[in-house]
Amino acid sequence: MSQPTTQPLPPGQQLVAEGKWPNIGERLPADSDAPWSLTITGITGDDVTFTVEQLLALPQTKMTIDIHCVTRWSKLGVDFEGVLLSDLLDKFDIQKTKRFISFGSRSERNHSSSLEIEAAVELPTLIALKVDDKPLGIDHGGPIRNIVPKRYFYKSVKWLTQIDLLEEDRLGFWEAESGYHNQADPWKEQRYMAPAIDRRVAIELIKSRDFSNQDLRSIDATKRDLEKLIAVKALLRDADFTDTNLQNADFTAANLSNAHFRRANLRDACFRGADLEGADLTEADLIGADLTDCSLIGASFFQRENGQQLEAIIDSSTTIPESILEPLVPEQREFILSKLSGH
Ligand SMILES: Nc1nc2c(c(=O)[nH]1)N[C@H]1C(S)=C(S)[C@@H](COP(=O)(O)O)O[C@H]1N2
Ligand SMILES: [Mo]
Repeated sequence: MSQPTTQPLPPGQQLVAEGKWPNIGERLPADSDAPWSLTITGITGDDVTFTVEQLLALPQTKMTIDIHCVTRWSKLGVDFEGVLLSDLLDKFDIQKTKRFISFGSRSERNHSSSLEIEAAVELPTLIALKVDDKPLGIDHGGPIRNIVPKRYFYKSVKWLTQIDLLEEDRLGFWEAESGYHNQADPWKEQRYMAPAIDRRVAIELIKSRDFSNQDLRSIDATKRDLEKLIAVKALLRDADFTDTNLQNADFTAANLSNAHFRRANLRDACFRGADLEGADLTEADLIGADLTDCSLIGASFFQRENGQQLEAIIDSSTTIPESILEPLVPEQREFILSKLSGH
């Protein structure tokens, strides 16, 4: 099926297949028998807790939003319904010194994300209870999730249980853990904060050709000779390997989400179990490469640019099991299937 192509998408994003909504990050909330509720702290006076029923009894607002995930997939026009954050906050007295809002969840790893209160209200943030007129399912963060339009989707926290009003910002889980940008504006491509690593350390590691188990997020490894690089379980989110020779490299179980591989030589490279979500493999040479058990949501292997089709080099010697192609957008999946079968 063809996708509508006239929709405006933020830079570097592509549409998921019609009717699809990928699951990203945590799949389920932390185990608990406690009834679901939402507690607000940082207001003047005592904390206040709302049950789901109490939230449903407040004025409900419908909002159609476009989902833009930092791993480069977008889903347009999703109908949410719930309580506007501004309607909720209007009920309380909030001191001027409170400038930030942190959304916390019932999560094994204490997942959260934060915004400036003013931005959160203006965007506007919705405390969503329904999608498509039905209660929000647990798989997508139900029964309560905040929805932040016009920001990457990591600002929209699943299984919302807590709203804290703060004087100082408290970085969210992805923002602190993975260097995701704290502003998260997809139109400005605010995906990542500045690189985390020291330049000299990076240069030494590049010389050693051993990245295994290292945290090298956003490393600049462009135009290098890294043949036979060992990068087992390396953290290489947003790493830049544009025009780099990575023949025979070993990326087993590496995190390569949003990594850049344009025109990289990836002949016979091993990506078994690697996370390639949002990775750009346009014009990469994947002859003999092994992508068994990779995660490929949002990855791209070809692009159309200025009327030209730029393609990864893939043939029947490339190992890409059909089972991992399912989360790709349809054009990318069809492109790979046609190359694997030699057309
Ligand atoms: N509790 C919780 N909320 C979360 C996450 C998470 O891992 N845990 N991941 C975030 C990210 S990165 C995205 S893209 C969306 C994914 O939501 P979905 O699984 O409903 O598509 O949830 C956001 N909220
Ligand atoms: Mo995301």
